[in-house]
Amino acid sequence: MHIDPLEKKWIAISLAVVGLFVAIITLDALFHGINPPSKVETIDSASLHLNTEFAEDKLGVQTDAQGVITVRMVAGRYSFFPKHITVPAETPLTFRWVSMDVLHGVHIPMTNMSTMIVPGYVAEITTTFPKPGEYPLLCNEYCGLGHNHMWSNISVIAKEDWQASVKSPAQGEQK
Ligand SMILES: [Cu+2]
Repeated sequence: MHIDPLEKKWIAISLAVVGLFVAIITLDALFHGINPPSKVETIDSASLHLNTEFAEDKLGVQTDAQGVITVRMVAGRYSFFPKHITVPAETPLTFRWVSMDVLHGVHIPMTNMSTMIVPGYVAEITTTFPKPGEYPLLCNEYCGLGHNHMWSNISVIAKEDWQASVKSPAQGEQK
């Protein structure tokens, strides 16, 4: 089969571009820990209120006996619940997001937290927030007329302050 030399050149260039992208994705996955969500975990979005994990009183920040922090959040038109949470900086946090109705997204500016929250699935992300501060938690998938009002707040506090509050017996559960 005859292939024009010019065409050959462009085939080589396009294959090189594909190779470059695959290399970037591979390096990001291996060295920066950037991966697409791979763990498929389904959930019945219509009965979250009856669910043992995502019932209203189970939401928010929880620390287990080993000190591992899990944050459970429900997205629904038009907010993220609970409305406000407090988490420590420089500490691995595992977020488990579910939607109670339609497709939502969550984006926390100045952090690497950004994921779709697809109804019927649990979106799990483990991340670390490097700096203390007040961050908004924004929906980035159009979900209806109130979409532009869909946000919550997250307070990231210094690791030392978090440990002090966990040790204090007066401090109840973090909401
Ligand atoms: Cu939205």
